[in-house]
Amino acid sequence: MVMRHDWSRDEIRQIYRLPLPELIFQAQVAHRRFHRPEEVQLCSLLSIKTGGCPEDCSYCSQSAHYKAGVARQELMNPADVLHAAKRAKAEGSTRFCMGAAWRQVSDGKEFDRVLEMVRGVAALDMEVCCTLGMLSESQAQRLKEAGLSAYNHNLDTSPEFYGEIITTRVYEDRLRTIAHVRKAGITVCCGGILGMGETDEDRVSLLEQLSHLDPHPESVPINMLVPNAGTPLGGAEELDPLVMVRTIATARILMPASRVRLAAGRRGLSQEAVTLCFLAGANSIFSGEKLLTTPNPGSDADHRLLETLGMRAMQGA
Ligand code: SAM
Ligand code: DTB
Ligand code: SF4
Repeated sequence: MVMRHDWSRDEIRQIYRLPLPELIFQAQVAHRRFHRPEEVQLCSLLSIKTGGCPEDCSYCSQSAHYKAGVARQELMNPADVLHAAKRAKAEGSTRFCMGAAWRQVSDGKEFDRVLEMVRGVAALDMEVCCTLGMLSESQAQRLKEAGLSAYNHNLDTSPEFYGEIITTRVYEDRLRTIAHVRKAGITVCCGGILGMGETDEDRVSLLEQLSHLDPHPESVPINMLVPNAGTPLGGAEELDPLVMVRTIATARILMPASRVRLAAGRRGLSQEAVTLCFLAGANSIFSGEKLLTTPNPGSDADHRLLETLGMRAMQGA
């Protein structure tokens, strides 16, 4: 099947608005062409540098612009990170993602320490992912040489709505870093957040942006806003879980070979809603007690859920 990178806004809107049974059917057909429908990849997250971020992302507990009560923590040491990665692997994760609350990476001691972390995790035979903010071409290259498999850098929402959520950077900045990652031969992890007050049209527009990336991002995280008290979106209205289902299904149809990750927000979804997300084509989740700063269902609960559904965790790379 030929991958398409030219889905029109109209086509995407029509898919997104299909009657739900038809939408899920089409997503299942796309899913089964490229993936085993009973398999879900478990990924783990670790915040290696927490809080004090100069960006003003309205959803984020780590922005220095707001008081969300998250304790700041300087860059961790590689030994502790490795310890966490080993634990994640023992709990069934095949991908380990390290997040730093930076606007951008700066060369020097700290970046060297991150490279050491990447080398250490790669040696565990896990997929290793980082999300460190903006990246230059040469920094992407150095991460690649250290063994980085994937770089997470989300577009978050539509270009039209972006300025309502973040004012300290622009959409183009995000696209530039994604291009640097791609050029270095690192796989791209790029998705968004739902539940920030965006409209269906914004979600369609975000999907348009993602599906026009060529090649498609290998991994597409769809986050449901975790409201953080003290941030501008702390009191955001709760999202209808079916919006997650529709967005995931549409992403699955547009980018059939990608891993679509049901990322943040699972604590706010019922077991049935999570099941619908799997039916819609989600085949990856974050496992473990904590995301970066907020709680997540623990690994035991995840394994129980998969067992109940007759599904299983994807085995190592
Ligand atoms: N500072 C880096 C950056 O923004 O690229 C990396 C870390 S940042 C926390 C990674 C992603 O997590 C964001 O792009 C956003 O999509 C997601 N995220 C952050 N806070 C969230 C929240 N409260 N709810 C849902 N997703 C969130
Ligand atoms: C992504 O799209 N979701 C993850 C990961 N990439 C880095 C982060 C979710 C963060 C949720 C809020 C928190 O725990 O602070
Ligand atoms: Fe900083 Fe990333 Fe949070 Fe934005 S999402 S405030 S860039 S840590």
